[in-house]
Amino acid sequence: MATEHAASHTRLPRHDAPDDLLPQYGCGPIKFDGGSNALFERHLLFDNVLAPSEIGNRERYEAIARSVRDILSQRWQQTEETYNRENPKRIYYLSMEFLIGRSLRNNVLNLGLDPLARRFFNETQLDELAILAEEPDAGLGNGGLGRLAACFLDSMATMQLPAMGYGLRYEYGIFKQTIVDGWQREQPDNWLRRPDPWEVARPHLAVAVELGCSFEVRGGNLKAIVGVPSTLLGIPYDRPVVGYGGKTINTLRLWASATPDSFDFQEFSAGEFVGALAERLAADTVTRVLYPDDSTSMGQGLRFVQEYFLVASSLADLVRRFRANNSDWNDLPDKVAIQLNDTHPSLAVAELMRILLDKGNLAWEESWEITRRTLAYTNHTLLPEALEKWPLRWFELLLPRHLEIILEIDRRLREELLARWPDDNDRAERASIVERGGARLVRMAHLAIAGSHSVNGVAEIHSRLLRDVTVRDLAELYPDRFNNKTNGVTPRRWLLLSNPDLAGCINEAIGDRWVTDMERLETLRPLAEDGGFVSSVRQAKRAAKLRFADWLKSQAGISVDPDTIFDSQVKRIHEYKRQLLNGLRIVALYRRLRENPHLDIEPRTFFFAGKAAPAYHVAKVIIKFLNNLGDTINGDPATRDRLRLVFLPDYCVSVAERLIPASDVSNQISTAGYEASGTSNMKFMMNGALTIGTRDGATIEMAAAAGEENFFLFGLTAEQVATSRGWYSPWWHYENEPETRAVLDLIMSGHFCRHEPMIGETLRNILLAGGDPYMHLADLASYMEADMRLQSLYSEPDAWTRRAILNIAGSGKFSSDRTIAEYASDIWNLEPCLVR
Ligand code: 26W
Repeated sequence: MATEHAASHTRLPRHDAPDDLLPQYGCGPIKFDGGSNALFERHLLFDNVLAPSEIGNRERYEAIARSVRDILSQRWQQTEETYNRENPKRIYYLSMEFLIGRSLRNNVLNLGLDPLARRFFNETQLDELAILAEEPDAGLGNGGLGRLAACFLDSMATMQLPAMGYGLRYEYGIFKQTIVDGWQREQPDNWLRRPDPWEVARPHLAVAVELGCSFEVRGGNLKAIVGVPSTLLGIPYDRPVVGYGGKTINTLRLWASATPDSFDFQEFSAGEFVGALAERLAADTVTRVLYPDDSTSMGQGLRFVQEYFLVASSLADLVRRFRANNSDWNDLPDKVAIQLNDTHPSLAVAELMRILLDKGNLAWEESWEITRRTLAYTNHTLLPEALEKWPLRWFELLLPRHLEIILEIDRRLREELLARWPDDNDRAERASIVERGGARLVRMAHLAIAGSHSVNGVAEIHSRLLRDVTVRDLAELYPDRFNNKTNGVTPRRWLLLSNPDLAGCINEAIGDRWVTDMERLETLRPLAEDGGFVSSVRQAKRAAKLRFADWLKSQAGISVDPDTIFDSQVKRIHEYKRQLLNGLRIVALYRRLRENPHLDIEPRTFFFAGKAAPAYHVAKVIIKFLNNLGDTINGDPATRDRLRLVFLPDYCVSVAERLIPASDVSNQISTAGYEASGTSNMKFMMNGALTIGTRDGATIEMAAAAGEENFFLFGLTAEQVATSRGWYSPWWHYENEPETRAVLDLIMSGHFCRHEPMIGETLRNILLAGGDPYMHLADLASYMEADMRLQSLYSEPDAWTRRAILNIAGSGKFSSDRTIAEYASDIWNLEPCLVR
């Protein structure tokens, strides 16, 4: 049974002591005991060839990271060797995004080298925090989808699964955000400016990617040169993925694009040497930058090329590996599972078909069977504007053979639909891959569903809506393909590493087996009644708040009071996530205090953080409004001791690692039915924050696991949202709810944006004139009511901490180890492969 299998996966051997581990890495001659930090000294001296006086923290960081890589490299190589020898089935996780963050502390922790690192910093008296801060936060992703991919890699390595991640080596990750005068500004994130000590370039494993046209770059856009086929080179850069305990070290392989050296100078540029070299720009451009769009498919040509480049490079690589160990193409589904992280890599359907048909010389039916049994697709969003559709014309230009294959898949799918529902042409039209009428478009989600044996959503409610609403026709045709895999997060990074105080206090109470078996946190439940444990959890929260406050002061010069409630909402800025609703709540509290200065409310600090897509104007106005709101309430003598609002710029993995452990309250307030799962909600929960939120995404399952009485749920359900759509009017709430009206009037009076009438105008448009599509006003009153319950609980510290403990105890299900165990047993049919 699936769940039994899952349990056996997640119960892992105890974490070995570091001294037992070191010999496994073949570090024999290198002495790690006090004083002889031989590796470090060597790297410091030789890697950069600098005089000691010229060595700074960046060089120290590099030397430490290189030393850690030395320690893990032999085990890393043994892992690959074991896989080659044992030839197990492998899982390949294809994703356009891996939001990995910093690696040094994580790798040290997972290798069990923590005591060694402590000793090292003690002896050398180096500034540990300053050195760790030298590592760039690898931002090769936008948000939830990219961070999920990184958590999954951690779990797969920890569970000793033969897995590999495939992605792109963007030279520029997600932009750096600064706030200037309240507005978001974007700065390029040149994270590879300095050499990255973790990556290993493997130019000898380069693959060729053939395209049906050539390119030139004009004004930042890629322009196709029709009819002149071209070749790109994919150069792999490998990064180690260290499993907890250091037994398995898997690989994240990122592709960089380049031009082949055989590049034809004559033909291309008629002997023009400099001009021909300039042409290379086009090829180098392909992996230059991550598209910063979360939830809108912008339809950019370069993005399309990136997607194909990822797919073609990765499939060429894994097929080569498969062919080296196996002779029969029919064994592919028994040796290879490919998981598509959203539709972004769904060209894999056509690419694998092409390989089997044209290189394997297999027949259509056989190829199709192998393709479907190998591929599986995960959907991460239901927003219609985020569902990718590419112009058929682009396939004609770039991928003519793939287009032939897609048209044949489409023809057969339509035939199947009409055979099943004769005369239902509307349904065939809705469910087909090629959308007709006007410029023809290829619906990538339909291609992925047709070409996969498994289609999953990322939380129960999301999987149900996907099946029953978004792609209902295809779900009725292929009911057995559809399933759910509720997301999870890695407890190594998100609890053990980022919250040492709480982790220590849990260890003391129940031991440390929870680190690889999170369901054990359940045994904390009875301790919610234990006075000693309650007070130690409260102290841990306070320590995390103090640590965060110190960091914020030193980084940004902002002072916050750890004796206030830390109330956070951190995620991409998007209308459906309703940061504006949070803003309305804060305005309401502010008004109440101004009306009644003696009002007994708990002092609170509200934290916001998140980036807006650069072209998403409304999201940028929301950021501006929140900053203005902060300026007003933080400066108003009537409120400033009791309400404070801080917008933290440049939200990234490292900021999350600091803020989440310090938070008392987690806001998860999307319009019900819109947030596929959410994953920060889980991180807050396992760090002992209480959730105020709507019944959406995985929050529903979290409340069920902790007990709904330990959650502050409010607002319309997804069903109520859907059924009231037709007649909902924000004006009703404006006219009938005095507080709602007062809040909006205050905003529109320009109180928070004195010389910027445009802000109030835009908000009025979103919330009233434009019909409030995300139904902020429908949920404001019940949000305020839930907030009152929350405040009154906070005034009883023991009762609050008891609920926090019950939340931590219920958070075990939301470990990505559980999620991966389900993927492994239900979708991949994959077993661990122990490295000898
Ligand atoms: C093509 C443009 C584009 C880029 C990214 C469209 C859509 C996306 C992603 C699907 C957006 C995303 O990150 N979705 C989030 O995925 C998380 C992991 O499953 C979920 O927890 C979030 O609810 C979902 O919004």
